[in-house]
Amino acid sequence: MEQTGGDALARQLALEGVTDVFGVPGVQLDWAVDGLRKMQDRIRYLVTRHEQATSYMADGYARSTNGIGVCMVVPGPGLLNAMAGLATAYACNSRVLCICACSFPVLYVGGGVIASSASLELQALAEKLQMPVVMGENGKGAVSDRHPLAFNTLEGRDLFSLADVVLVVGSRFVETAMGKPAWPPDDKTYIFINLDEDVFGAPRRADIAIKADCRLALAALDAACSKRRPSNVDFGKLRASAREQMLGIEPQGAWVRALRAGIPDDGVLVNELTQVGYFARLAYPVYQPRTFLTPVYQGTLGYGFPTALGVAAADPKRMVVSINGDGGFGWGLQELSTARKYDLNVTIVVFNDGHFGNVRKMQQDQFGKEFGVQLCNPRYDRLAAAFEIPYSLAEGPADLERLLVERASNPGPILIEVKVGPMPSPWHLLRLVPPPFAKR
Ligand SMILES: Cc1ncc(C[n+]2csc(CCOP(=O)(O)OP(=O)(O)O)c2C)c(N)n1
Ligand SMILES: [Mg+2]
Repeated sequence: MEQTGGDALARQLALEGVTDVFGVPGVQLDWAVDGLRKMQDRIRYLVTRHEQATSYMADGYARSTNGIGVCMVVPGPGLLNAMAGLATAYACNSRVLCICACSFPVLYVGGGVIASSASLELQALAEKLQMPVVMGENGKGAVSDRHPLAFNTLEGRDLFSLADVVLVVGSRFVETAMGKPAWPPDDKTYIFINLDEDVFGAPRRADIAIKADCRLALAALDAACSKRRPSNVDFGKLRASAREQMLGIEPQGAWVRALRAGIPDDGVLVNELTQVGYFARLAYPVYQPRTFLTPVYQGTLGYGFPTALGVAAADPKRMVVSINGDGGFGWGLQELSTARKYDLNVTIVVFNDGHFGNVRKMQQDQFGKEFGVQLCNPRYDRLAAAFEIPYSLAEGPADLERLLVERASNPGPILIEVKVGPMPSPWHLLRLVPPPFAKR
């Protein structure tokens, strides 16, 4: 017969010599109370009329017997009601144990899950425990964004504020730019799984650290856990709120939707440090592991196009799309020669705004002036022609989508230019915790 968490709790209490539990039941405690029911030959469950009495009774029981006084209440108001008795027991060094449900666990996953090919194990555990999976930038695709338990980091903000247990798998869990943990240490229980033990320490705080390969650890956890019922958190409402916050980020939203509509599920998007690319971190849904590549915290401008060439060299049949700003593309445009020489199947999209656009926006917002951000670009049609690479101008998002769809029957390198202007900043939405410098 399957062992539930409630069974394990009741069994452990009996092993510790506990014979009486004072409590009030509630939805978060259903499995724990059921565990006590099955153990009623060894443990008495005494139910009071108000949580206040559970902790006072446990205190009286403990102090008069020198045993452990145990009370069990629901989180939130139940625990608050029990606090007067718990504070009194604390002041008197009375041996009182208060059991309060761990009611909402959340998973946070990074690139380690993808590197260890742990997607199946991750999904199995998430489904068994009905745990939402928040995917960091490098973890995108670990679980398909079509899965009902898959969430982006903006939705993650609400999930994290509700969670009482966070399982961080294959992630450094740190905002490198700020040198701070991805979510400030608080009263949640943090369980870290990582092969690299450096991630267990400051600035983060692991309550439980498991040094292991993500795939093996997730499989072992799955084997050890039993099914959990879905929480009563309203995921629909939470997703709608994130969608609403993202509404104003246009035209980036329209370009990201065009990219997703034009790239098949197994096609690879190589992201860059460009206006559309920043928003893609959040708004581009990923359906398979290893189909969304990013330089994550290094923020390496210009890494995208040469990286995409490597992806294309690995599999000529796969659709590979490299998005670039006109500035970043300048770091690698000589490699058009390589794309042509080896006939690599890469779709190069250049968003041409004539500027280091995001630096310009930052300067305008911060200093009210711009300086050193204007670019002198080549004519991209002539540049492509010089390398004998086909060229197209995408007049708008629908046009870009059409050009991408046409690629399926027309492989090889192509350069697609998109003329764009200034765009609003999405930075206030991008991280799990809003950065202090975020501005609209
Ligand atoms: C190697 C490197 N050099 C410089 C930077 C700083 N930097 C980040 S974005 C950027 C401008 C990017 O301009 P562009 O590629 O045209 O994209 P846009 O913001 O205009 O869409 C610069 C200079 C960086 N991140 N990495
Ligand atoms: Mg630019």
